[in-house]
Amino acid sequence: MTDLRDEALAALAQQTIELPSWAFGNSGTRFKVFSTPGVPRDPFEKVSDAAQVHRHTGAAPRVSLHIPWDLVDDYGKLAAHAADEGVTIGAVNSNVFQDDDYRLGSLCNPDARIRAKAVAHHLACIDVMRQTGSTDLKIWLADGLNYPGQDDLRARQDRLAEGLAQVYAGLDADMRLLLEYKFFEPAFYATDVPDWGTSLLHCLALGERASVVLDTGHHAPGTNIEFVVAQLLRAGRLGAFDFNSRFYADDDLIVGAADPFQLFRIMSEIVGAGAHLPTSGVNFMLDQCHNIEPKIPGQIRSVMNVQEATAKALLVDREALAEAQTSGDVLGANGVLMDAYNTDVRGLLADLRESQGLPRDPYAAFAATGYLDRIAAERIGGAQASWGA
Ligand code: PSV
Ligand code: MN
Ligand code: MN
Repeated sequence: MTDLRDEALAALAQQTIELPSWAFGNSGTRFKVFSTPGVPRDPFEKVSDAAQVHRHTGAAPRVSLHIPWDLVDDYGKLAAHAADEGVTIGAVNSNVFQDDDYRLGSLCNPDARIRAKAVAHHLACIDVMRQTGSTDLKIWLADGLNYPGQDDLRARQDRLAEGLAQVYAGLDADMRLLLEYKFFEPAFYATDVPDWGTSLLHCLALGERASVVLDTGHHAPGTNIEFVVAQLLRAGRLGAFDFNSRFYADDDLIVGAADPFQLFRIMSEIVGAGAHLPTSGVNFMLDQCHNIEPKIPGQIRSVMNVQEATAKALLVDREALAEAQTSGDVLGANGVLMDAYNTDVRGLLADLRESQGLPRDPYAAFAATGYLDRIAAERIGGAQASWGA
């Protein structure tokens, strides 16, 4: 057990979780956006808020951008600001879903002019990556159909393959293309990248630097997400996670809030394959919105939840598990997994933080800084920085 504990501590010290810039802005549902005093007025302030999460957890050193939500004149300046705050720019997310031109889709649109516009947007995102030092281009497309017969399903896949190939050709040698899938919404009859299989097929056709993004909220109820994880890891194409929680659809709630056991099962697959290590190429990101709760504490809680699930996964006695599995000891094998899941790892993580010169309880330490009151007094007129509004 001591060995396992030490190994877990060593692995946890290396774990990083990337934060989404949009988690810090106002967001809501189509019914109401409740605005929070002190929300960032520009991408610089979003990065500053994200840096608070890193300052208190030591585990969130990168911030994803979303273009054009995070439009600035000078991306070099934004990257320098991030460095001043002790973080770096992570993945750059394209956005080809909020322009009237994309009513019938972006890369899959029947109109070649619109498809070219969507490709050009991605090339502009790659330019932002060059200026910020980002190496991951993250693509989620809202493309799809609401009615049978509305467009040709196969032709749309061909257009998608062609457009993605043009974007992929625009990447520098050290850059990756990450393709996210989502089973429905905003299209309801058919989505052009609905599942991991479709995403994987396109990635395989593109080349080695294309990988799948698994957003935990983008599956049908009952989907065995850890199986998807295992399969993508086997194929060497699990590029990134978008972590969040769902009760119903794409709820974007705090990761580990709805189903901590599912998060543990996912992390257990990750750890079992050694994919938790920074060299694995899996970018662990959050994709969440905090509609009614305070945003920075919401992100701190999220980082802690991922750390707790990872710690439990690291405490699985893999030798005992393998032995029970090989000998067909069904309940024994399940018991090994449950023992780890039922371990209270909060003390272990507090010890880790203390050894790193961090607060044992990042959530309480941040609350004690008075930062939220300060930004509420200083920032007037927050930006609408959200998806889902
Ligand atoms: C779409 O539902 C999504 O999960 C994609 O990752 C977007 O980039 C993100 O939400 C933020 O809108
Ligand atoms: Mn996502
Ligand atoms: Mn989503």
